[in-house]
Amino acid sequence: PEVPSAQPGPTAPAIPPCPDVPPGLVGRVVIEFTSPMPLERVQRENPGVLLGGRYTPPDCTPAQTVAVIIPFRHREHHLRYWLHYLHPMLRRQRLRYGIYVINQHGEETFNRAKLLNVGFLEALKEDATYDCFIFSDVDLVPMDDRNLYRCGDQPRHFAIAMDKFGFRLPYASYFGGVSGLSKAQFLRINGFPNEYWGWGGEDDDIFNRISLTGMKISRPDVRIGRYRMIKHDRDKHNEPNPQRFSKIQNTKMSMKWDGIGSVRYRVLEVSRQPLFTNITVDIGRPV
Ligand code: UD2
Ligand code: MN
Repeated sequence: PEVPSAQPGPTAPAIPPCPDVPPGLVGRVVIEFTSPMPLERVQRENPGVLLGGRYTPPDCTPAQTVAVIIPFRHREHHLRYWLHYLHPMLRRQRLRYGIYVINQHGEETFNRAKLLNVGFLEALKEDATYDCFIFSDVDLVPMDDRNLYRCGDQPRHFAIAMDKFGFRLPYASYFGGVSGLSKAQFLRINGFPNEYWGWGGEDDDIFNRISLTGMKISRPDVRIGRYRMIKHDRDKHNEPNPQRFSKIQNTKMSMKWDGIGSVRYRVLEVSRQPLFTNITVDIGRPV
């Protein structure tokens, strides 16, 4: 018998899926932070980016929708460099993405991991189709566009070879800087800890959560996962957390009750800027 051939119906997508390896990547990119970067210039050079820092490739349909989450306070100068280098790179990578700057309100002790939890929830409120979350420090710029900002079948660590660590992984379980988890992977580890106030330890806790749930970290080739970090002093109100060594011994217990399921915060402002969405949030203070 004659088998009817599959005809594309009127609802069939007009544009093809994006290829696994995006065409037009350039590989190594020169990254430098010498002269200040005016936002007007970044805007002018990225006309395809829509309000709130949203982008969809015009020529193919990506498999994922990526929310990039940046923990933030008083680093405007770094953010301008980040936007300048990352928007063109993410575009070349043919990603459908949005940029979310999670700005900690007030001058209480900084809490990077809690801000990242807020970013996960707030990005999903903006667009429920986000299925991949990239968590990036504001001062880290990839030196190679083959380091693709997308999620895979295991949590991904992107920033593996930083200039400040001599372009090597500082230790085997290092998970700081830039990482990526699918929505399902993030929920499986109950998100990130909310109780690391001040500098350090939260990235090791996240590493523990991933190993304790039986997942394995995936990393790019060391020649590709290269980064420059904008040189900076330790910020005010982000002093090293003296509790960090004892807390990372306890992840197995603490991850049950401390995570995305228990995060409490108050959104003060959502503002859609031309190159990013700024979410200012009151996350409280250490108790
Ligand atoms: C390392 C890790 C970082 C994190 C941190 C410990 C690297 C490259 N990164 O960063 O992922 O684990 O140690 O907490 O090793 N921030 C602000 N305003 C502040 C303070 C922090 O915006 O006042 C944000 C900003 O995005 C910054 C990030 O938090 O990049 C990490 O803070 P950092 O850059 O001071 O810490 P660093 O470089 O030692
Ligand atoms: Mn830094």
